[in-house]
Amino acid sequence: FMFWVVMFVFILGLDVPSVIWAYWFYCFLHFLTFKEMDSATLHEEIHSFFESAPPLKDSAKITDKLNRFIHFDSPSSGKGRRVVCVTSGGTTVPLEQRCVRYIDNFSSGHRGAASTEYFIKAGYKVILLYRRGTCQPYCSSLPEDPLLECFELTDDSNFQVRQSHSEAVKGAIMNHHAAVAGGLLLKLPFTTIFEYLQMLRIIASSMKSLECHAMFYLAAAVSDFYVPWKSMAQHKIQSASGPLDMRLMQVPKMLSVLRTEWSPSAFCISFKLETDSKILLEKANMALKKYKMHSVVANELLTQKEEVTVVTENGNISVRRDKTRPGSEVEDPLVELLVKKHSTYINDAIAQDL
Ligand code: PAZ
Repeated sequence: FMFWVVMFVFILGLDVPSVIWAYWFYCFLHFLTFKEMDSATLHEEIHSFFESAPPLKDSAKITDKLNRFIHFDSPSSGKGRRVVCVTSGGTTVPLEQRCVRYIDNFSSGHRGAASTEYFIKAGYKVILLYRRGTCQPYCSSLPEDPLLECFELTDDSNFQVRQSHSEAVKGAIMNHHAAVAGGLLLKLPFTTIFEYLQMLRIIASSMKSLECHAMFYLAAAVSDFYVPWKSMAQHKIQSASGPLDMRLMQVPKMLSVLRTEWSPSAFCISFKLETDSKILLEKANMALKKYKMHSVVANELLTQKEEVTVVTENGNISVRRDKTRPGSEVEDPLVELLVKKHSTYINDAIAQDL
């Protein structure tokens, strides 16, 4: 390559400044072409992910539920009311179409459930996209197996709440009922990566009309790799065939299309979890820039319940649980900070429109 460059310069008799300018021009063209290629490839990958995914059951019902929820108290457009989509829990990756085995991750859904409560307290309507079977809002004071531990039989056909659990049960039922009946909480369950991403796309499209009043708080632990539906074994994989060799594809990064196409005016917060503290902030910063997030919440596996770092364009903010208050949670100051940032974002957007 260098030989041809030298030949080119020699034949044209170019001077040094012209060569430097030509070089910069070449780099610029190269950069533009690659950016376009990157974006075209991503769109192709996203298209093929959705094309080959098993169709979402009840997608029309989900859209209808969402529209009614979003426009519950302001039927004209739903604009003005803040709505946050909280994603929670981990997505599974099925290995067989008639799924017996799947890949899963550690996420318990605690962060999503707790944050939902704080957002509702702050006056938001919450769409909670959660993994079936994970932690639920208002249930943190209940024991692990509430049905069996909170109730006791009084005779053969009647039962009652055990005295020791009556406050927790009453609190959970009352708060949950108030949130749902008041049009402040809509819960939508998912299990697989296919369901999660299809539902996130529907939610984002339904929230598009809310413009800057919409927020995405993406705390779910989403699989990075998956088996495309079409190349997946239909029946249970047989162990008699020997060791299992399986090629997993990368799940296309949907955050950038969420920001640019699905809900471009929404305020977007993504989460980044790492186990190695040395790379955490660097990876969070990369996500902030690459996916044009408004903030990225960086957390480490071992300390995620104690502290998180909110990474923004203007610097990092460390958020900690208030250890002096028993039962305090890091989600409390975290949601408070993000609500403030969302207010600034809304005010800036309104000022720009004037
Ligand atoms: O669900 P949970 O409370 O057990 O954990 C929350 C979390 C660590 C999954 C979340 O804070 C997070 O970092 N989610 C993004 C994970 C990632 O894809 O990097």
